[in-house]
Amino acid sequence: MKVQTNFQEAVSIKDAMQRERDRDRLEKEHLQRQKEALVNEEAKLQSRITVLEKSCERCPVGWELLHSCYFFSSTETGQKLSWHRSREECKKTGADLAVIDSQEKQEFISRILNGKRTSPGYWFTAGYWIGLRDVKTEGVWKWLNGTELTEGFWMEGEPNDDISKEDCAATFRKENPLMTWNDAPCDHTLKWICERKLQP
Ligand code: MAN
Ligand code: CA
Repeated sequence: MKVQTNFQEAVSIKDAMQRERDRDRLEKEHLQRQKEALVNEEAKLQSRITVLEKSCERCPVGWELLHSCYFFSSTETGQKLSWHRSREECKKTGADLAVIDSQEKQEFISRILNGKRTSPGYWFTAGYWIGLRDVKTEGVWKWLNGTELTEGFWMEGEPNDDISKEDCAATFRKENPLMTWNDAPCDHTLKWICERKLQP
């Protein structure tokens, strides 16, 4: 009889231990998954920190980083200036009007403009001056750094040198990020985009 009882006791202890082990196993799997998720999260946050540190260190507050620092003149004040006056504003901050000489830069700038509100009024009053002109020779567009334009991101039908008076280029908020430029008279007043080189 004693032996029987001992045996049953042993069996139920074993069952209890078995259940405990199953619970532990589940708990362990759960913790394992949690750990993986946290490790993942940590990696994401770390890379975010790296990006933020880079941009804080290297661009002034309110400027956007893509190889250089870019500044978009204020939509709040709505201040608009001629191409030359806009350029002067950029120069005051050690910058110049933006040179958008790659698809990467064009897409970057379009993305930022698309995040801004559309201003009221005629579309051609809502642009941002960039560092591109064809003043010396009509039809030969040059960036402020002296290089000739190779890849242009003009709107349909532009540049059209309307009434033979349009020698300065501006970019606009448009749906197609690769067709956003218009040539306009340099004394039109628009907003502007400055670009400042990174300190090496
Ligand atoms: C029209 C078009 C444009 C031109 C502007 C100038 O919208 O001809 O190409 O730049 O007028 O105001
Ligand atoms: Ca035009």
